[in-house]
This record gives sequence, C-alpha cells and structure tokens, in this order.
Amino acid sequence: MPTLFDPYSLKSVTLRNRIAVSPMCQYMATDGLVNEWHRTHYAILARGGAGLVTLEATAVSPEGRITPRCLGLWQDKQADSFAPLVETLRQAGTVVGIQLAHAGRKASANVPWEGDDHIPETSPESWQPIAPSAVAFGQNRSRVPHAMTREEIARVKADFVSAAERARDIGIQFLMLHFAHGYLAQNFWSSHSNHRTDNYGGTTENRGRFLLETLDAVRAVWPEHLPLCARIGIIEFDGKDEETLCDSIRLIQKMKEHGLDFVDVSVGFSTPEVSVPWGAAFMVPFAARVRKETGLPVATSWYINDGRQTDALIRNELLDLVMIGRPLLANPFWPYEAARTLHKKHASQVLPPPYGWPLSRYH
Ligand code: 531
Repeated sequence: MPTLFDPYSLKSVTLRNRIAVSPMCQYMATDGLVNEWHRTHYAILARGGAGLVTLEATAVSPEGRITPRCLGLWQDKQADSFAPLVETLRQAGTVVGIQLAHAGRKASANVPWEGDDHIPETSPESWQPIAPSAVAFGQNRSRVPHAMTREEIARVKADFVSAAERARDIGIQFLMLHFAHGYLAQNFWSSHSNHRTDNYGGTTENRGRFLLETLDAVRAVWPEHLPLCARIGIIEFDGKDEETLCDSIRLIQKMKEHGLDFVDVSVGFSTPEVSVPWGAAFMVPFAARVRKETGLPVATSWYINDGRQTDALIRNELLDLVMIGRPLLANPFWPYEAARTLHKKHASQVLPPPYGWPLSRYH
C-alpha cells in the first residue's frame, strides 16, 4: 500500500513523494518571459518539499495566452529565461514539469484581479482569440472567436510541438498538455464550443481529433523515457454528465494507445451554465473512475488540503499523485507539515539540508 511519502516512478522519472504542485497561473510575466517573481515563487515551492513542481500554463503561441501576463514558450529567448529556473528547482530535489497551453476562445483576457474578462477589442493590449467555431463562451468572456481554418489548426499543433521541444531542451521532465478548462483543446472536445461541420467537429471521434493529433505530434518529439500527461476536462456539470464522462473515458483510452502516460483529471468549464458541486476533494471519485476504466495513473486537484485525507487517497489507491494548488500558496511547507504529522518523518527527509538539518536536530 503506497503512502503519500513513498517515491513515485513513471517512465524513467522518480518523484521523492506523491505531492505535486498543481500548475497555477501567476500572470506576472512580460512577453512570456520568466522573471524574478517566477524564480522566487517556484523556488519556495520546490524547497517546501513537493515531489513535482508543475510550472503554470505556458502559452505555445502569442494568441494562445490567457492574458498578456502569461508565460510563453514560442520563442527561444523565452526558453533561455526558463533554463536557470529549471536548474534551481532540480537542485532543490523536485522533478520539474510544465503545462503547455493554448487558451482558445478564452484568450485575450484581463488578469483575474483586474476583471478576469475579455480585454475590450478597442484596447491595443487585446488580440483576436481563435477557436474551432465562432461561438463565444459568454459571461465574462463574451468576445466571439475567429473560427480556425485547417491551416490554423495545423499551425497550432506545430506550435505545441515547438514548445515541447523547447521544454525538453531545457531539462523539463514531465510534460502536461492543457486539454481542459474551456481552453483550445477543450473547445474542440466540447459540443458547447465546437460546431464545426468538417472532420474536426460533429461526432465524438471528430471532436477528439485535434487532441489526438496534438498528442501524436508532441509524443513524436517528447522523449519516450519521459512522462507525457494531459489535464483533461472529463465532465462539465451541465446535466449531460454521464454521457460526457463515458465519451471522455473512451477518448482517454485512445490517448493511452497513442502514448499518453498520465491523466490529470479536471473539469471542462466549457460553458458558464453549470452547477459545479464544489466541495472537499469532489473530483476524486471521477479521477478514480478514470484510473479504473483506463488503467492509466491519475491525479486530480480541487479542494484537497487535508494531509490525512490526502494520504488516504494515495493509500486507498484512488489517485497516484495529488495535485495541490492553493494550500501550497498558503503554506509552501505543507509537504513538510504533512510528513511530520502523519509519518513522523524528520525534516531532513523532506527539506533541503539548510532547512532540514537544523529542523531535524532541534524539535
Ligand atoms: C480555474 C480556477 C478557478 C478558481 C480558482 C482556481 C482556479 N482556473 C484555471 C486556470 C486559469 C484560471 C482559473 C487554468 O487552467 C489556466
């Protein structure tokens, strides 16, 4: 029976424990470049003891940014800005992952604390979002996207590939494709946003085509010995949940055949008309079902913040990793706290020596 603090191996990568830092947008970049904010923020998280630090949603192209403040990997100079950060995190003993993203019809937004809505079209800061169909999300993202041509679909797949190559070349070891949260891939997958009549729309096979083709293209450049993961919105909470779940599980089974190694189970957020049953660990039963029905290892996130509960999720083999987000913003030393209280571990077993040695010596 594994515990939260047993190492976890996937392909050639071994995490020191089963705690993963969930990708969390910082919206602090300019021109997609890593800066002092990111270096400090991620170093604190890595030094707190997590086994995996997943860098936030990083855009594969300029129009794929959620906001003007998102990180990017569409240029070599952006990769250069990531490289020392990756090295710092590795030295702190964590495996470094990254979430590659294209925001689709939710792109060109103000950062959450400045409205979280689309930037007005008249502003020079805004740009034209693209999506499978010219259908707006609604509510705070009501700008109508441009319906992608087949050339644009091919170009975005190529952008995912170039960004994956850059991530590989700077030593990132865990790649997560952002196929959730109402961003571009989810726009293709969901009939809320995909009204296409060509072979990228209509049937579930057609709506899954962009996701599978992007996966194939990335897998071809992402080393076989390194884990390739996707965060997938498997349910919308829009009233058609069992159907969406079954379709999503079939898609994931296909993705497994196409080389996907790990699923981060999440919510679709494809339409504002939903009632999400927010509550402690509410996505765990869905993640466990994906795990059982696909045989792939899984993680999930959302309101998982109690150490004992988290340990139980791993011990009961419902999840393979836990993605912790906001609790780590409140307390980057959450892994140390959990290790101490649950497993009577010494600080030196979780923290880097300059913290672990003194804390282990004088309790
Ligand atoms: C979802 C979220 C909602 C409320 C609290 C935390 C997170 N996200 C998902 C994001 C961006 C912003 C909001 C991404 O998937 C990039």
